[in-house]
Amino acid sequence: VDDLLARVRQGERRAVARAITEVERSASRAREIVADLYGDTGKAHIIGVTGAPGAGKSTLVNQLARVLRQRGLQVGIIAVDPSSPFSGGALLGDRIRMQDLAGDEGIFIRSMASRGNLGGLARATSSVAKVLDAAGFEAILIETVGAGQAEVSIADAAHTTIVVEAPGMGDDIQSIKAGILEIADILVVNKADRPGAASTVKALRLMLHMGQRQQGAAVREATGGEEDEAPAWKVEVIETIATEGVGVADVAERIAAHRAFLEQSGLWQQREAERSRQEVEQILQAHLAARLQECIDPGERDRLIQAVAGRQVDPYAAAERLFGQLVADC
Ligand SMILES: Nc1nc2c(ncn2[C@@H]2O[C@H](COP(=O)(O)OP(=O)(O)OP(=O)(O)O)[C@@H](O)[C@H]2O)c(=O)[nH]1
Ligand SMILES: [Mg+2]
Repeated sequence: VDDLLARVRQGERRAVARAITEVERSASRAREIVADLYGDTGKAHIIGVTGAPGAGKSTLVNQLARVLRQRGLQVGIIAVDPSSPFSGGALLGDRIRMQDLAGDEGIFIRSMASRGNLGGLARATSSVAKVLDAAGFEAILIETVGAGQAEVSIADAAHTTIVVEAPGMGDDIQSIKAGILEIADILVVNKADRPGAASTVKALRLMLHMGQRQQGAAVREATGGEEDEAPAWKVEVIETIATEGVGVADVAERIAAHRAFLEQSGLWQQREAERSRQEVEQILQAHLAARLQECIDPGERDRLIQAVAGRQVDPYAAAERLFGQLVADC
């Protein structure tokens, strides 16, 4: 019996901190910890908060945590910083702002820095979330920068994804990254005290409206004109001034509404199943890749790589030859 993990289940903060450190330091220990705690996970509402650098994500997360605490929830925060590990003012700023919450026993805050491997970061983030989940944190806020591929994969772990925009970024429809509307369950235009907020809101609403009409048309075509029977979630645009806490309660309402929607529509179960499938497949692929690497004769591989560099063999042929050997020998 792992005493540390028994204490994690009791929600003991120092044990939680320790388990998270172990998860980050060693992949094999992370595996053990996740395996042990897995049966006690699945209760937390995982909320991803993403958006462009400086949009106000940390400020909003801080304020949201406050509101969720007032509603009696235990709140975990994971701040994922994929680009600038320990340098730069932003992370320092995060630490300082998050300090105001640090005295509260019902809040647990952890920053995670990448080591250049985004797949590894996504996996570590999801393991840390599992530790917090098993420890009884009911809402887990995960902050990630940007809305690119990496953030999408981290957001995959979330039940509810909030995309934070700031004025000036969204005025020009072209400048809004195509992916964000697909991942957003809630859109926030922060810095509503700044000029241009209204036009950013307008641009986002217009884009949402166009997206919904396209979806509607697709459904009508697929069903021969029938109305869509499946309950739909309406993405709303909410304005906030995170520094003053304005609009934050509205975001918290919408988060709660989204959870209720997921549960009532059966989508919560569906997302869990989808997430489980992805998780198992990723692990399986990692196993297969590692296993196959072991089976490849390194001498032969290096010879072929040299031959490719020397233009005697093309890269497809080289890979095919190695693969053929593998199938024969492995
Ligand atoms: N005027 C105004 N400033 C804000 C608001 N929210 C945040 N800020 C300021 O914007 C700056 C960036 O805020 P952060 O919360 O660190 O933004 P972030 O998105 O977490 O930034 P990164 O993590 O570096 O991507 C800080 O100086 C905040 O004080 C707001 O509603 N209005
Ligand atoms: Mg931040």
